[in-house]
Amino acid sequence: MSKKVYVGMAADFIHGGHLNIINVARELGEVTVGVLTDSAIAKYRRLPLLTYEQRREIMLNIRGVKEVIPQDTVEYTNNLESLRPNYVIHGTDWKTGPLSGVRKNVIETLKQWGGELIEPEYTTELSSTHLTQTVRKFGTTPDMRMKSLRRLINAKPLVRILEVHNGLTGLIAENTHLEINDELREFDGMWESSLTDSTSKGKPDTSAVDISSRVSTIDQILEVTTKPMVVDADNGGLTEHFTFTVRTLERLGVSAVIIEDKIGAKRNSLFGTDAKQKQDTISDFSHKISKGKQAQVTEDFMIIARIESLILKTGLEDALTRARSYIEAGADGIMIHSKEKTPQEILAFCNEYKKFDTKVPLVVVPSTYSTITEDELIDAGVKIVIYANHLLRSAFPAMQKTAQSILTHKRCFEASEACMPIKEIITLIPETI
Ligand code: SPV
Ligand code: MG
Repeated sequence: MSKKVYVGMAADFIHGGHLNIINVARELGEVTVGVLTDSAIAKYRRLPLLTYEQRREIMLNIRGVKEVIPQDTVEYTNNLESLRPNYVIHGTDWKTGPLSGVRKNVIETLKQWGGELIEPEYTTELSSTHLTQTVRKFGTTPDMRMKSLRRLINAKPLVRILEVHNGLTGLIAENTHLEINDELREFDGMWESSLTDSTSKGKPDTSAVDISSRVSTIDQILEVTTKPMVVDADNGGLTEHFTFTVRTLERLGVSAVIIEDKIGAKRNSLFGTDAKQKQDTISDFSHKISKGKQAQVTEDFMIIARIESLILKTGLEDALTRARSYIEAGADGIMIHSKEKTPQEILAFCNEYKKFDTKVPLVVVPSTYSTITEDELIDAGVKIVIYANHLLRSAFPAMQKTAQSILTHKRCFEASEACMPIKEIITLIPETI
């Protein structure tokens, strides 16, 4: 009987190194490839460019591959224990670095039935990481970008989104990352906030900045980024106009629009009941959602309904009734908002929401109850967290301080100390794509 051979890989880019591994593997027996799923990969780095299905299809068509199965975790243990292969093949590259622990566990697991790990020399002249980085420089397509939010929602316990209001803040959301204990930590997407878009234009957050102006900012951000964008479309305007907005955003490659259930002159939610604001009726807002859903062309675009009941103090029950109705109308997500200093009312909503038979991803914006941690949000069942205004709120005081310093000292020497060096600003944006 022929021997069983197992190879685990992400398979986003297939190059000579991978083919070498497969060639070694097929000399030894029947090859099963475990293709890492999006969620397995999302635990330690960015989502691959190709979906699991696309990567699976490629591996199935490579000579010598008998079967392709999903590998749901970075660890091989589950797949190995169910397959009990005679051999596992992997390049030497994982002897050190983030995967060295996984390697140790593979060796231990194989010992149970006398299996063996074989490690052909890793071909280093072409690394998948380098190829991925090179391809990302070409940017993305509207279609790929739009789909990526749903992929992230499926792959990650919590999708982390940062406010952006121009190309530069888009680049911050795109590029800021930390590597902590082998985990790549970064923002998954961008929030094009009405508050910060308006404020950065010197206008109030009252829908005074019209949709054409918003779209021009959105386009500016999309031009220099690849991550998914969620757009804050206030209350969506008239239903007749909202349907056009849906099409516009969808065409640009925006992944989701969030609309709030308020009518009339719009005021920022963080005013709460201090400003005169009126909530829409459940039936009219549900109607707006379903018209929006009918207007979209793709399957991927998401319309997320934002519930203002806690902001306007109409109560938890009202919020829950609205959530049920909006989901029935076709909402792809529910955003529940609060301006309390503690997360109590949000957590109370989340607890009740967990009991719903039909659920869609839950979105929160912890601007005021900001002590809540991402782990606590995951436990509460939240799927998307939006840090809604922090780049602008941190930039404004810094800029104001600089302006005051120049006035105080009648020169810019003192102000320069808090500024980035000139050498850095002139090279911050690369001159070529
Ligand atoms: C925004 O960022 O514009 C929002 C969130 O709508 S909030 O400001 O909290 O209303
Ligand atoms: Mg807003």
